[in-house]
Amino acid sequence: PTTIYLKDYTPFGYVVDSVHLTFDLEPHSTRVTSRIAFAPNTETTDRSFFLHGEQLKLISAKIDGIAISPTVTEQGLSCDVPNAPFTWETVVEIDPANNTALEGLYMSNGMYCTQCEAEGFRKITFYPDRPDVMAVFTVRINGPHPVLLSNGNPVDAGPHWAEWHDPWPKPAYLFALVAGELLAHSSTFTTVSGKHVDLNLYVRPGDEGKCAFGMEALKKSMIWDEQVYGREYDLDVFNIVAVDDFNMGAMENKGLNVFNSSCVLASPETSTDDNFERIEAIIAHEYFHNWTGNRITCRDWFQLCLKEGLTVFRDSQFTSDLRSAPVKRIRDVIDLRGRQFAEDNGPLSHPVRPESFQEINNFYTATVYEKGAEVIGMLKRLVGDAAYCEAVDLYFARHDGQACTIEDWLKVFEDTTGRDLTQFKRWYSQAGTPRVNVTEDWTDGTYTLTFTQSTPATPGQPHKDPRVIPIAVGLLGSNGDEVRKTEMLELTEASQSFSFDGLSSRPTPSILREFSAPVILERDSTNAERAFLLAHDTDPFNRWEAGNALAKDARLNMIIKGAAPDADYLDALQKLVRDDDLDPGFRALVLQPPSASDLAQTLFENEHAPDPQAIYDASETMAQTLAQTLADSLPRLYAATTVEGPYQPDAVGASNRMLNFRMLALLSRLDGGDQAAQQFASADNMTLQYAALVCLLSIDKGAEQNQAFFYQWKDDRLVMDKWFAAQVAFATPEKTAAIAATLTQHPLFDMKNPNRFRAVMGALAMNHAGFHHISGDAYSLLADWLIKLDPLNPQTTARMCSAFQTWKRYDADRQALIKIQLDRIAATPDLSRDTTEMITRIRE
Ligand code: DPP
Ligand code: ZN
Repeated sequence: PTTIYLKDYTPFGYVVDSVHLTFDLEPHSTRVTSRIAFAPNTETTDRSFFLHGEQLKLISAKIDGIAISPTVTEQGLSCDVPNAPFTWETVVEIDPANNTALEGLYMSNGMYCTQCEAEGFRKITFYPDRPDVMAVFTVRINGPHPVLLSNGNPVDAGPHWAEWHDPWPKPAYLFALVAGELLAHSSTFTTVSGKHVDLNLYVRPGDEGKCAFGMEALKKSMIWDEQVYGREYDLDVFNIVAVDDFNMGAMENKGLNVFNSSCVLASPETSTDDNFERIEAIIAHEYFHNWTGNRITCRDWFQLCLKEGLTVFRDSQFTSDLRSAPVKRIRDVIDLRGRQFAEDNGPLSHPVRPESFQEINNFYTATVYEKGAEVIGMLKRLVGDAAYCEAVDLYFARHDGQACTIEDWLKVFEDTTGRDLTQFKRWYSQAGTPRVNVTEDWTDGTYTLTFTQSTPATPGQPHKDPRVIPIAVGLLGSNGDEVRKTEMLELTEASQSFSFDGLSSRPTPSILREFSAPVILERDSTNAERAFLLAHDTDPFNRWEAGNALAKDARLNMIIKGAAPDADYLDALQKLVRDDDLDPGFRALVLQPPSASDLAQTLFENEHAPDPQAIYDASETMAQTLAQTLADSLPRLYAATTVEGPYQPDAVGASNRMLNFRMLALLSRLDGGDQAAQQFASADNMTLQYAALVCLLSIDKGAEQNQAFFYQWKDDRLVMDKWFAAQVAFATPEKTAAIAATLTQHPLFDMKNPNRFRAVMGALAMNHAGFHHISGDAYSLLADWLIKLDPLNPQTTARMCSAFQTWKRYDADRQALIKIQLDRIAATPDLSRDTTEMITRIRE
C-alpha cells in the first residue's frame, strides 16, 4: 500500500464549474451518467488529468461530445484533455446490491443510500474525489421509489423521477442520494432572517413513532447555531434519513444528512436517557457541520480536525447549554481518558493533524475528534470568550466557500488577537499526552506552584518540544472558601513556576480546573486533601476529579498492595450520598466506578503490568463493600430518585435516573437482585428496564429477564442491539468469550450489519476482564470475526482492530496470546488496505 504525505499536497490541475449526474437505479446495475464542466486551474501549471474511480464499469466516455478511450486502472482513469474549458461525460455501471463495504452507493433493507466521506464518491463515478475540488451539483434520479432524494433544493419531480439542485459548491464527499419506500416526519423552521425551511426526517415504515425527539433536537440545533455562532441555515429544505446499515454514526451531506438509525431514532420505550442525549448531540453535530465542514471545508484529509475538532467542540457547547455543563464536562473527560488517552499512549498514537496515512478511514479517531475539540477548548481559554467569538466570526467571513487548513484557522486567531500561535500549533503536530508534574512551596506568605511538562516519545516522534498548556488554578482556604478565584496560568516552558502572594495561610490548590488541558497531571496528594476538595471545591469538575482520584487510588491499593477498601474513600462517599444539596447527576458520576481500562492504563503508567482479573476482583470487592457501607442510604435515595409520572427524556429526569441506577446497582449487591427484578417487571421505559437488566447481569443473574427482554423486543433492531451487547458487556470474565461466541450463532446475529456486529464484538472488547481472560478465547474469537468481516466491510473491521491497541500494557503471557492473533490477521490473504494498515501499526 502507498503512503500519502501532507507535505506532498498539490492542487488539482482543473476546476469543476458544474456537475450533472443522472442515476438510473437498478439493484445490480445502476447506471450513472455524468456531465462535468472542467476548466484549467489557473493556480497551477500541472495539467495531468486523473480522475478517481474504483469498482466502476466504464460504459462510455466523451470529451466535448466526442467519444474517447481513456486509460483505466483499479484506482481511476487518465487521458489527454484540452488545455481549455471542456465538457466531460461518462456512463458507468455499479452494483449497489453487492456493496457490503457500505461506501459509495449501496442498499440497506431495500433502500438505496450513499456514504461518500472520505473517499466513497469514486465508487459512484469517475471524479477528482478530493475535498479541495468544490462544485455545484445537479442530480436527476430515475427509479420506481416513492422517495428520491439528493442534496440541495428540489427542482422538479414526476412519477419515478426527481431532480435536485444544490447551489452551494461542495466537495464530492458531501454528495448524497437516497431512494426507497420511506415515510417522512415533517415540520418547518423559520430562520432568524425569516426564511422558511422544510424539515423532514425519513424513516422506514414502522419507525415513524421514533422521530419526534430527533426533529425537536434539529430545531434546537438550528436556533442554537443562530444565537451562539450567528449561523443561519441556507437551503429551502433540510432532510435527514435513518439507515440501518451504516459504518459511522451519521454524515453531514449538504441538506441531506444520513444517519445510522441508532443515532436518530428514539422513543421512551426503546431508548435510554443516554441514547436520547447522544442522539440530540449527534443531530446537532451533523447540523453544525453545515457551516463548519460544508460551507468551509478541508483542503485535504490531513485537515480533518479542522471540521471535526471544531464541530465536536460546538456540539459539546450545545449539550452543556441545554443540559448540565458540569455533568457534560465530566462525562467528556471520562470518555477522553478512556478512548483518546489509550490511543495517544499506544502504537496508534498520531497527531491531531496526521502527516501521513495509507487509508484515511483509519484516522476518524478519538484523537482527531475529541482531542481536536480539546485543542479548540484550550485556544478559547487562552484568548478568552470574546476574542474566541471575534476570531470565529472572521473565520466564517474570510473563508466561506473555501477548502481550508489548520494554518487558516490559527491565522484568524493571530489576526484578531495579535497572539503568536507558533508554539500552540504543536498541539496539532505533536502526538502523545503531555505529563504535567506539579510541586508546591509555601514560604513567607508566598505560595508557589512549579510545573514541569514532558511528553513520551510516540511512533515516528522521538523528541517532543514544550507546548503551551493552559492550567486553570484556584486556591482554597482551610475553611473551604475560595481565597483565589480561577486564574488561567500559561505554561510555556519545560519547567515554570507561578507564585501567589498575600495569603494568610497555606492554601489548598485546585489545579487543572474544568480539565483545562488534555494532559496527565502528576501530583502527590493525600486522601485528606482529596476528601477536602470533594467536599469544598467550587469547580465542579475538580470536585469530581478529587472523588475520582480517591476512587482510583483505593482500587489501585487493593490491586497492588492487597489493601482493604479504603476507609477515607468510603467515608467520603457516605457524605456525598447524604448530601441532598448536590446535583443527583453529579453524585452519580462520583459513585460511578472508574473503568477497568482506566485503571489498567494508570497501572501501566506506574510500571505495573495490569492484571485484568485482579482489577475485576478489586472492583467487585469494592462494590460489595460500598453497598454494605451505604446500606442505610440506598433504599431512601433509590426511592427519592424514582421519577414519577410518564417518562420524559429531560436533563433533570435523566440526572435523577443516573443516581437511581447507581443505587439499584448497589442494592443488587445486597438483595441478590430482588429490587432490580421488580424494577424490570414494572418498567414502562427503556432507561429503567435496561438499567434493571444490567444490574442483574452484573451480578450473574437475570437469565429469566434476559429471555423476557428478547421476546418483548425481538422485532426491534435497535433494542436487539442492546440485548446482544448487554449479555457480553456485563458477563463475568470466565463466561464472556463463550457468551459472545454463542451469540454469533444466534439467528438474529448479522455480521453485515455494523450495529449488530459491534453489539457483540464491541461489547467483547469493552468487557475488560472478559476480553483479556487468560484463556485467550476472546482474543481468538475477535480475530476470527475480524478475518471474516474484512472482505465484506474493511472499514468496520479496521476500526475494531483497535481493541488490540493496548496489548503492550499487559503481561508477557497475554502479549504472546495477542501477538498470535495479530500475526494471524496479518497473514490473511487479500487483507484490505484498511486492516493491513491498522494491524501493521498495532504490531510495531
Ligand atoms: N463526518 C462525519 C461526522 O463526524 C463522519 N463521517 O460527522
Ligand atoms: Zn463530524
